[in-house]
Amino acid sequence: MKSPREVLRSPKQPSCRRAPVRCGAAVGMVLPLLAGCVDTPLSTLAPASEVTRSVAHLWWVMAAGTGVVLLLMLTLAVLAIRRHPPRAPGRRGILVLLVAGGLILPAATITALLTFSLRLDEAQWPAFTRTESAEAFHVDVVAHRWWWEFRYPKLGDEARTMNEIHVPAGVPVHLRLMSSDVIHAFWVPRVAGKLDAVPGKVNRLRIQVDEPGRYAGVCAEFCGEGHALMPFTLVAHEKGEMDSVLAEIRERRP
Ligand SMILES: [Cu+2]
Repeated sequence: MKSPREVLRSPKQPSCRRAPVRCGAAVGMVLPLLAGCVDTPLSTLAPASEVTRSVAHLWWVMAAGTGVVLLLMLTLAVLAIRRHPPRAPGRRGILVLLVAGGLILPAATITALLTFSLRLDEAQWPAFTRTESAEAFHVDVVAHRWWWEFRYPKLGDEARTMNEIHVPAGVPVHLRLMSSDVIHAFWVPRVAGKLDAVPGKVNRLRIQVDEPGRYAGVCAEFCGEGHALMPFTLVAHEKGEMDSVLAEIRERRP
């Protein structure tokens, strides 16, 4: 008759020695799939402004931090499973696990992330936002069910564009967000964080696009059955082209 230790080492016992290999293979298969999520028109991870660069940076820091903690947990789990004979931790081991894993690790992780995200907040709302107002390009954004109206104060009340906002690249743009009916949210993921457009209220958003180009935007607040019909495009032009763009908008006003 086999001793308990021999039973535990019996070849019929499922082996856990290949677990790290399987885990590595799974990560290797998932990573290329995740990479496909990075470079899409609505991806915050393809930043086109200083603010979204800091958002993407925070995301990668958080992903890396989470990955390290996950790997640590997996390693501990594999080591525990491979232990022969299996043994429950003693009183001292439990205390170490509770203090290190339950107090020190979360406290250090949360403090690091909080410190990093407070710096990010400063990047999104710089202190000089008010003083730069005179040189900034201004657009009034009015959300409707289910379309976007963009008004250009420089052109007077009549000239406006629908579902397409035109701004200069490399220049601060100040947006005043309003709504004519229900709560919507203005979001161009590659350019800035999202902000609500609330009826009876004016919310302000500051954006600055690095390069000329077309950037996809959406309504990020469910606003009724036509919510999915509210995508729009932010078109960033060379600063020198902006006058001719505005002249064109004025000419084709409704
Ligand atoms: Cu909406």
